[in-house]
Amino acid sequence: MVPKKLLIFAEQIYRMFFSGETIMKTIITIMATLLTIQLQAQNNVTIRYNQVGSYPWQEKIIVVEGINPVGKLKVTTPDGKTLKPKVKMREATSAFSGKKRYVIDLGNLTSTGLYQVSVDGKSCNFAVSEHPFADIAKASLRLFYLIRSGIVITQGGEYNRPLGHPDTSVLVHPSAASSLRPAGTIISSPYGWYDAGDYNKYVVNSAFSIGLMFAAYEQLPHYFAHLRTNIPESDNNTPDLLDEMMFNLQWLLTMQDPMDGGVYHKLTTPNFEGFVMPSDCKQLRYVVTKSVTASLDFAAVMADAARLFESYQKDYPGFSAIAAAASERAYRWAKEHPTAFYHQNELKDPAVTTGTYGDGNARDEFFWASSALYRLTGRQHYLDDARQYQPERFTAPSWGNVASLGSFEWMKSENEELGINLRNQLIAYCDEAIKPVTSSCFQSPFGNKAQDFGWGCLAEKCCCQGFVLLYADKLLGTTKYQPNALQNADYLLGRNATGYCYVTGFGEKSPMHPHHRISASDGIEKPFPGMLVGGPNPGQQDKREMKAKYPSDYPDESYIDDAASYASNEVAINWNASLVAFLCWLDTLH
Ligand code: G3I
Ligand code: 9MR
Repeated sequence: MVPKKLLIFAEQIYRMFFSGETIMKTIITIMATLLTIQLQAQNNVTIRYNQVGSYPWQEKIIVVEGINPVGKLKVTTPDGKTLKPKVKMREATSAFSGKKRYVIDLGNLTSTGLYQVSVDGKSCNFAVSEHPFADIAKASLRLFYLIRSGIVITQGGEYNRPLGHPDTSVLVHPSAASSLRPAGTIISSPYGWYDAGDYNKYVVNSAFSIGLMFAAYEQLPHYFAHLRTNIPESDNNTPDLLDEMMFNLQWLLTMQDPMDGGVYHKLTTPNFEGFVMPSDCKQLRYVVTKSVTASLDFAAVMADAARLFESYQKDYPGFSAIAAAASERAYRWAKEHPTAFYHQNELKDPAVTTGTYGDGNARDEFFWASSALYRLTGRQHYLDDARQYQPERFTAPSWGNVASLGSFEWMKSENEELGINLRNQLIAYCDEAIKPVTSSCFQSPFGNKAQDFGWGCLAEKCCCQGFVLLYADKLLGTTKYQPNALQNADYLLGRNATGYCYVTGFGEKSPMHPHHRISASDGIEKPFPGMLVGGPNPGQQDKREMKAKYPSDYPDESYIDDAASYASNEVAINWNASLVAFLCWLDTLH
């Protein structure tokens, strides 16, 4: 239609004004303009959907934007039949952008396979499978092998790499000096995972990450007994998840000052490295000042590790006793130094500018550590401390607030009063979390208020919330919150405002340029698979340093797939830990 009309129009113009040569140019220009307009109109239609997959039995929701889809929706089944599904639809308006969206329940798509869903010329492939989360859950845990430091990576396939950061000659920073280890002492502190896009190793975040994955492991021991991630330890008698944790625990143990039991806050270069491979890094590395939060997180995770590795003495002889003793010493140090918070600006010779994991409140760390130690030892003074530091309400797990990890320690407890109180808090959190779902733009508990978005939100707010919802169901023996947990997974995997599936290597549109030094410098186009990026962050703390501009300032669209964007597109162990906890649990639902 358009070209014919155009020709007539152009011919008239020609007759009136132009020579033959000019007419051709004019026709082409006008045609191009109209075609662009037409394409743009079509491009405004978007379908947001979970790009990884859904269980046959779960609800199938897509969200359409840019057009009212009534009468325009077509679904083709895996065996090629065209359906005119009886859809339930509602309209929702974004509280952030004012965009109008159509939330469509596709109804009963229960056969497995790939459905094609189309709306007015736009289409997507919607996968239904018996094990939609199997591959992505496994990749989220295997990622920890790929980011191991201080070893040659030999089982990473195309991601194999030579040794980097052996950390066998690490300097004691003046802030960490003690009489046994004066400033400049060289210690060995090898192994552990790289924290994130950077190459440093931080005790607070390491302990939190292991603690969260332990919490998942304790709820799903049968699942993890069979989950193999193709790591060097896969053939031993210990579940791969525990083997992977051990790689980081070994490093954590070296972070305790043998003189007094206090724990160094981090092992770091003075400044962040450039975007080079680990084997090309040459900066000196230091352990810096001991802190109360690092010591308590260390104490908590070592107590848990002592308990959980008790059954795996054959592979790790003596470890449980060592971990238990290390835990109690670190706790004692923290009790003696309750205000030893980490103040990076006080560090000199050299000054240090890397990640802080700073936190001026150690109540939650005291609660987690005393709870874990009471569970391990049954000693009265740990119970007294746990009672003293118990939280007033439940908050989802995050590195800065670990009270939930303490609460998890009490869920099976015989100590009725504390246990019941903490269980009730967790259920109250869940009931609050699911309230916005039915009026939300993406039919999910996560993503409805501006505070849902920020640095690392997809992990701290979306995955952890989903994990807690599943946890609550297990406690209650119900499946009440399960649909809501699955909705957060749908959000994470594509049914969201940007249309990204936020886990690398999965989905049709996923991050290709995470702020991850290895992925950016290994010469391989694809980033490591199975990494969760931080996600939309209206704080945009990196915008002044980036050449590219964030595509939007709306909280849920403040995301850019740019390797320079550390505030929205970095990866981190605590974030992947929440991905493991969440997705592995979802993978058990079949
Ligand atoms: O807690 C407040 C909250 O009360 C407030 O409503 C909200 C509003 O933005 O901010 C919250 O604080 C945020 C905090 O994260 C909460 O986790 C800060 O704004 C935000 O700047 C802070 O970001 C942290 C970031 O380092 C900068 O310090 C991330 O959590 C933390 O994951 C990240 O960690 C870095 C390491 O330092 C270095 N390695 C990479 C790693 C990941 O980016
Ligand atoms: O790469 C760093 C990332 O791991 C941190 O989360 C982030 C915030 O501390 O900082 C990144 O490093 C940037 C630094 O802060 C400022 N200059 C650019 C660095 C990224 O290349």
